[in-house]
Amino acid sequence: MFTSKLNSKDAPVNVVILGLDGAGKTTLLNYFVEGQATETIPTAGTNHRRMKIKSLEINLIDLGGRKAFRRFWIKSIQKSSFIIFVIDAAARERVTEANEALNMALSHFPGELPVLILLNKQDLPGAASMAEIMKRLDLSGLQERDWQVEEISAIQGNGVKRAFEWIKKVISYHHDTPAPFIPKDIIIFDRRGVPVVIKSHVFKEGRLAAGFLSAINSFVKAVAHDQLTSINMGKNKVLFIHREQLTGAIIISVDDGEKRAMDLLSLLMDEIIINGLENAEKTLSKFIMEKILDSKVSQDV
Ligand SMILES: Nc1nc2c(ncn2[C@@H]2O[C@H](COP(=O)(O)OP(=O)(O)OP(=O)(O)O)[C@@H](O)[C@H]2O)c(=O)[nH]1
Ligand SMILES: [Mg+2]
Repeated sequence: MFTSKLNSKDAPVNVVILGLDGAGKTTLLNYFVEGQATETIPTAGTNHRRMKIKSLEINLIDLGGRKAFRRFWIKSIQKSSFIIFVIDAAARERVTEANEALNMALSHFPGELPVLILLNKQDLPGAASMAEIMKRLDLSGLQERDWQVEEISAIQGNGVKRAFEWIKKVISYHHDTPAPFIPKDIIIFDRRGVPVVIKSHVFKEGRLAAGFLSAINSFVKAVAHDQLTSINMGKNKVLFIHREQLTGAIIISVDDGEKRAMDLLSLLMDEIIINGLENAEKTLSKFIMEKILDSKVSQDV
């Protein structure tokens, strides 16, 4: 879900900043955007600020933290892909309340989305250490997530850059998740080098020229029992797996990742061998629909 939200290139990524009143959310927002702290007043509604991480538009949403306002967090949480939760580390008497607010927020936030917890006001002499606060937080809502805790001072800026680097890293990581991988073709040859199944017509793109096919075909005939694992042909690369009398060939672009292609082909050959050669055609169609095209189709819809 995170990935798909972040992969929709036109929509900005919403990052919501939560925490109790007085925790330092607005001060932090100002520091993020302006590079310095400016005076704040308690937030009654929301503050929105835009910024860019690489080519990605980030929409920072800072909400008022007073108890009466916390029920208004939910709408923003549901539109967001990232939570920054700010805790006033100098307000020990409010850590339990902060923990409750954090868990309320997490209960409305899909379990795979990332959370950054910031222990603010480290410049104050009485600020609690990370160890002390961590002991008092129930972190069970973070289990499956990318999450991180950092000590900062939103007034002085200590730790803010580090925190921001983490946000950048996590957001870019998800944003750069490669698009679904569609090979140009998959061909399974028997031990004589005769194609058992060819399915180029299943893929909408990149149909192979007949000449190319026959080149691969004669190549395989010549090397069927060899350990040859790949050849480059212009912009295309053909990867081979030899297994139990069969040779599988997957044709990809030279820019595609070899490992993904080999994993896919290996999985397919296992299935073809398990289901029997006579069912190879059916196995391949099903495999293409489920393992290859499925992610593409669901993205296109
Ligand atoms: N010493 C110190 N004070 C801070 C720090 N961050 C914020 N403050 C102060 O804490 C007070 C509250 O800061 P805000 O940023 O307005 O707090 P908020 O979380 O936005 O509060 P609400 O809008 O009411 O939810 C202000 O007086 C800030 O100057 C910090 O790192 N150190
Ligand atoms: Mg505020």
